Amino acid sequence: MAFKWLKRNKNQPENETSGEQQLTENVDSEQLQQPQKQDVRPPESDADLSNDLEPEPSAAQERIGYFKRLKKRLYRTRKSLSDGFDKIFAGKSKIDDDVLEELEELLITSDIGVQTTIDLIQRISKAKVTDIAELKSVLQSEILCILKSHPQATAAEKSTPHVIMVVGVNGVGKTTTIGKIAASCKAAGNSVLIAAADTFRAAAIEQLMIWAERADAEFVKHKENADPAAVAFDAVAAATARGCDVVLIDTAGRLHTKVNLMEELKKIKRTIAKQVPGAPHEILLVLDATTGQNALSQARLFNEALDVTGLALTKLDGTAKGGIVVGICGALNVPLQYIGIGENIEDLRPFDPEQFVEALF
Ligand SMILES: Nc1nc2c(ncn2[C@@H]2O[C@H](COP(=O)(O)OP(=O)(O)O)[C@@H](O)[C@H]2O)c(=O)[nH]1
Ligand SMILES: [Mg+2]
Repeated sequence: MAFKWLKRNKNQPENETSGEQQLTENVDSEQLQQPQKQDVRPPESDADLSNDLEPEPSAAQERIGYFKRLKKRLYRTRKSLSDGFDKIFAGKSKIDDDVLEELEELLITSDIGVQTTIDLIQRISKAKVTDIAELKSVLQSEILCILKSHPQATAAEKSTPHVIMVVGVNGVGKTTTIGKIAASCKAAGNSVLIAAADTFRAAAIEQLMIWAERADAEFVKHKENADPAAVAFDAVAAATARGCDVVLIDTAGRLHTKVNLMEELKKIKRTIAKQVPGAPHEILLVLDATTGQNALSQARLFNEALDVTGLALTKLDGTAKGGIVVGICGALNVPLQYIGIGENIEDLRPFDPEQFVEALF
């Protein structure tokens, strides 16, 4: 849903504490390849975002600060695009086929996707631009057009509890995203309960519990290796009994030869629906931007099995190929609800096409 609860927590300090350690598991699947642990922090020069000693900022200053942070976190992609443009246009004054060909290559390598790139180049050719500045601005507006024509998240009917099931392969940022959403919901005045239905490892339960504490959310867990559907069932029952507004259900993303992940997730979904008809109200698929086109194949498989209602694309701060946002919007019919731009609690943003394109160029 277009998260009416998700307002930025203005009380969050902008400190840069490290997030949770990535869980690493070996997984048997070529189709749903796991993301690699990598250094996804922005470069040093871009990282000093702290303004703890500054006086309280005004609302306008806050808006600027909010956008500035997004821009800084998209540094890698912005730099790679602007370097690419400089190279293509160096010493050239007109747009010819060579320029368009090089532009096509630049867009494909930034993970915009082949078909989307071909569409973009066709649109640019049709616009008959002659000047380089004009070409950049046509490109910008055509990208915005793709992003805006993508289905937007619609506000779901308010029901209490509002149950959100969070799915995705291991390491993409499910647990972290749940922590961030929980904090936003709390900041907007909602009571939140988090369910540890990733029971595969005790460490995963603990990691989620730390996020629940940080976000000041209630927490329901069972023992390691317990039936995830039973955890989800208990969590939804507890949330109903306590009148909680939002339930966030974490799930495992490990693909095992013995356990069919999709069947397990379907079972959780059915079990929740038995407890609260109509639930889960949202199935949020988390994708890791650093995995590029692989994120798209994950999205297709999860969507086929579960009817995903929204996407969260994490780690955009850690890739020079942020064009994947355009690739996803061009290729999938599921709303991109959130983007993750860092490991901190405030580093999850509702996806705003205008802001994103502005921050990119
Ligand atoms: N830089 C960056 N790291 C992220 C982001 N989201 C998650 N992470 C990190 O990715 C790693 C895996 O996240 P986790 O939530 O445990 O993934 P899960 O296995 O899907 O639950 C952790 O180290 C997180 O801190 C993001 O938007 N940016
Ligand atoms: Mg997890």
